[in-house]
Amino acid sequence: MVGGSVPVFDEIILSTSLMNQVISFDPVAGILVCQAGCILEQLNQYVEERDFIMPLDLGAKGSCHIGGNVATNAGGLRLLRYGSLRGTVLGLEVVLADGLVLDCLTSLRKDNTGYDLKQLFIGSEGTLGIITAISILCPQKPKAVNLAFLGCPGFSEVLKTFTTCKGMLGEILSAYEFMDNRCMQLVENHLRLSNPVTENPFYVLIETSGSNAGHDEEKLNNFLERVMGSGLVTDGTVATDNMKMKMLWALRERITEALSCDGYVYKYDISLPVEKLYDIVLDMRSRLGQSAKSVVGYGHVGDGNLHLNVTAKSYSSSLLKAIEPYVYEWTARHHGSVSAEHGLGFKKKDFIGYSKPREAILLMQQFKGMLDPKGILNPYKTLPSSSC
Ligand code: 2HG
Ligand code: ZN
Repeated sequence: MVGGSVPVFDEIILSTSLMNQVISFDPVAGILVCQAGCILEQLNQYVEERDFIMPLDLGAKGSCHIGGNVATNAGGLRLLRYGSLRGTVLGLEVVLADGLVLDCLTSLRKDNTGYDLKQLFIGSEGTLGIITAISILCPQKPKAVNLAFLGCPGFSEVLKTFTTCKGMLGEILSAYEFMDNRCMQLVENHLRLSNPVTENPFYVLIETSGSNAGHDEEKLNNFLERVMGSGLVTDGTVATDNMKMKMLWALRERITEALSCDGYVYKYDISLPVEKLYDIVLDMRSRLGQSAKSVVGYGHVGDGNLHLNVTAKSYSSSLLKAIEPYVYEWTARHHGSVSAEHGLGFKKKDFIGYSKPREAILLMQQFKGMLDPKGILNPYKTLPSSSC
């Protein structure tokens, strides 16, 4: 997405893969302490066996490391319910540029003693220190999980369904994701997945996680009756068994993969006020016309996070010029963020100014200068090459 972990010039690559041990688990508080190289899905299995789940879930769960998740402040599919890693990470062990080990690996819910240093490293993309261990708060494993995959006639119906959903499913709502019909065509054509509902301009995936299957089902049924009766949703399917849930999640989780089968992909990960979320996709589609193969929008609508992706037969600098900086200017005009959950890395560092004021960037550069005076930690990433 942004090349945050891609070596570009003269870097030495450090691997934390062998640092993959669970250090401790508190079964009452649900606090897991583990090394940075643990794979997210394996951690989830570990805590699930103890009746908890990891507070984050993402398509890359089978290969991504928890250390990388924290270093990039990965968002993913459960953020709507459990919040960002800035809230669920309780402590970190970090190796600083001079080799000093900063042991802030506490497991306290409350600790207001001085500055919260771990926040500096969460989302810093490895530019301020190397995260080697994490203490993280895990939610209780829900007893009942339901998934609904629904078709909506327009984006305003996607939003109204969200509002209805928050009102009727509030405390059990754990994910609200959307994808447009072009995404559906791509997963159908390139991955041979099948659409479980009738063709619609938009689809939403709603997950509920609660403690009482009967109550949750009743709530979900009332909600479905309401949205279908009022025409917000035209068709839908519900799943409670694991196989069908996996199949429905795949339609959403595998869009990235389908896009990469479609051609060269220009990727944007932006935050916008929800009512503006899809306007940029429509705008871009008409702006680019035939020069793009697909212009799609999908993502974490519940978090105001759009994944705008444009595909073309091959890379073209003229197409890139038509997209950038237009997409960033558009986002800034609507007070959005040019990187919602994937960071800035190598590719987007020079666009930070669209989302952060000059003073904030200067302060970030001062932090970098203090913690990594020789510029050896993930060099060339996150901060702009020249001073703003
Ligand atoms: C997702 O939500 C990921 O599927 C990837 O954040 C987004 O590839 C993308 O554009
Ligand atoms: Zn995402």
